[in-house]
Amino acid sequence: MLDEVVISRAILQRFYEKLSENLEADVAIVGGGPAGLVAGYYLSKSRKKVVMFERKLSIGGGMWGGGMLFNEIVVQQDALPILDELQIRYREFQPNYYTADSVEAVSTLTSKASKAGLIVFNCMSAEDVLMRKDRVTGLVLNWSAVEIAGLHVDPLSMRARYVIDATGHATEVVHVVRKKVPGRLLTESGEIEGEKSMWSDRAEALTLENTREVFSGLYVAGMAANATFGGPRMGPIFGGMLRSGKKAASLILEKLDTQAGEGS
Ligand code: 48H
Repeated sequence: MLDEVVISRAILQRFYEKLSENLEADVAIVGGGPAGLVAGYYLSKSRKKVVMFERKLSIGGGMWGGGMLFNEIVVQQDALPILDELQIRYREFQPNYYTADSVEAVSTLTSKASKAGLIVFNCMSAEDVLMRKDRVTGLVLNWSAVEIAGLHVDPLSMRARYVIDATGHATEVVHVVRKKVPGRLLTESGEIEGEKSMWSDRAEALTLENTREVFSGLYVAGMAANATFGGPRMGPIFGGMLRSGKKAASLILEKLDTQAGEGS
């Protein structure tokens, strides 16, 4: 016999435990696109406590749709080691251009990241940040449904030693921070430089270069990195997104490991 009340209680209790246990983390990632997922995979694999918040019901961001809904992605040579590690299959199209099925890419990446330990809260949006002494120290969260309905409902908060803005073109976390401390971002102008027109080759190189700390405690990865530091867009090529996620993870791991060594 199955009891509907037991089913409901199981969901409520398990979700409460999960949320409560994850209100403090080493790293909070905002956005579950390819860059955020790869960052989450590498950080979790290194045994850090990592929590991801994604506004939508499904994670995967802009990768599901390949290019213009043709559900194939293109990845260049230098990102193949990441596909190999994740066991995502690909085929050579011509030298330096490889294709993968976008559904296999998103679902495999999601599965590997989850199994590595990444905790994902979908349908939750970061609407603000916690700040202490000019440092981002966490996130202010609300249900996406509340946000979409425009309801006046106060949020909840979580604390993290580092936050990654992986919100894609919108660069939402950086925009929030910029509003609080105008002119003080770690960009050339101190402001958000803004995404430039499409130039795939340059954009892919710059995505990696632009993946870094933009304010104390806050890193940018993926499309958000280029939008913050003024790089161009690249179109439906995903190597830069994957490598950016990996770089954000390794920069934060370095910091966390140094702090652990210093006993802080
Ligand atoms: C919670 C949020 C919030 C928020 C947004 O757009 P994404 O796929 O981001 P990336 O950087 O991993 O990948 C970019 C890629 O998909 C792309 O768009 C490319 C390569 N474009 C090139 C071009 O020329 O156009 O994912 C971002 C995710 C989405 O799922 C959003 O729903 C989510 O972030 N998100 N989640 N709280 N405040 N803002």
